[in-house]
Amino acid sequence: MKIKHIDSLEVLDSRGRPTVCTTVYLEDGSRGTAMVPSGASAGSLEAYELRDGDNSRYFGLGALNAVTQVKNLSKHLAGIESEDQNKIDTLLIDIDGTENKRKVGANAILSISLACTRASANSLNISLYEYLNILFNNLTSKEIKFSMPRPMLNILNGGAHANNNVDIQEFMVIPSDKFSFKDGLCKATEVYMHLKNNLEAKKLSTTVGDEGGFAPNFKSNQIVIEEIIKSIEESGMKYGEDIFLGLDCASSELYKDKKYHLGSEDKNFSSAEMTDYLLNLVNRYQIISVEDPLDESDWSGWKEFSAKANNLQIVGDDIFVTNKKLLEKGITEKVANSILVKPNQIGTLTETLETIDLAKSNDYGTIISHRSGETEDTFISDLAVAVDARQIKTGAPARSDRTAKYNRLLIIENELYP
Ligand code: 2PG
Ligand code: MG
Repeated sequence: MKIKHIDSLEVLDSRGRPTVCTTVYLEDGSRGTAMVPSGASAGSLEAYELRDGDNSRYFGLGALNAVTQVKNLSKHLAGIESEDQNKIDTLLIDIDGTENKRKVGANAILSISLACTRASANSLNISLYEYLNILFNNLTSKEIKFSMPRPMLNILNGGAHANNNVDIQEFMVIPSDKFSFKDGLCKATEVYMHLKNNLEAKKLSTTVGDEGGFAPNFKSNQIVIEEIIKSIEESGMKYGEDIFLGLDCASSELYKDKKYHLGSEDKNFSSAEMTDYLLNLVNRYQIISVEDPLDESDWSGWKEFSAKANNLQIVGDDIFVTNKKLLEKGITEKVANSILVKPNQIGTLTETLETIDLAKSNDYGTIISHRSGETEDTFISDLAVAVDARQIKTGAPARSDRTAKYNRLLIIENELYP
């Protein structure tokens, strides 16, 4: 259906920072709205997030310039078939004309791209995940069927997401894939509740970080891991059988002057020492997934880490930034074996789908991810189901910006497997 017009406004994300909310109106009266999330531990090669820089509003973080960009683009897109996602995204990329979407802003561009997708699904009167599956299958060689992703729940927050001394950014519980999505979510949530009781009993803080996980101070990463394993066992589940553990080290945030600074443990590691330290943790605690073990620029360290690790999901976030070219480099250099997919790192749906396709055709795992600054928009839940992603990570089972995504998946599962 042809696009009639596009409107946009500034709304707030989960950290109280402004973001872009865009609605695409179609000629048949249907419409689609999308809100764009925002990262804190962002990769330096991510697509550009346009902020106003006007310190008289929102500490300079306003999104009014991005909103204006969207409104200006309305006339360029009016009359184009909303279902021609590729044409729309290519046009947006061409109008911007820069390598990282610096002129129009990736936040402005992505809001149009995703709102168009939603408007098209609404116009066809099908679910967003069904429509996304059609779009994805149009660009892949083998047919992809829907599947429910395994959730990765970040129940303890550190790093740039919390005001504590924990260096590792995310400690995630991952239910076994023997469980349905619903049952896995239930079990992981029970662990979260046990963890809360345990922290309370130790008089540790149970206030939460940006992604809804608890954020107390701890003396070392080992102690955090042991506390979580204890909570898993207390909730009646077997660690390593029913529930597993994954980490996002977000190591770019720890890297300064070619050293990894682990403040809570008072250590300054070289790249090789960081690898040894993390692989020790992995082996000792049978951790199944490690994201960003090393800095985004430390490609040789990444290569070494990837070669040394056995049977470990190694996830590239800041190093790949959902960018096809960087993922290609990673595949050639045997770096990581999985990719974290965040649509706002690259800026259009088409590019996101192309990166997922490249990952899948090279047997790289795909994990669809939220950002630390989120909204109630649940697009990524539909995306995860549509492309048969291995996992989704979207925070703790707390705070509506996070639970909205899990709840959307519960609704989809109920629709697919009643
Ligand atoms: C990450 C993300 C999401 P941010 O590092 O994986 O958890 O954090 O959005 O701050 O980049
Ligand atoms: Mg990350």
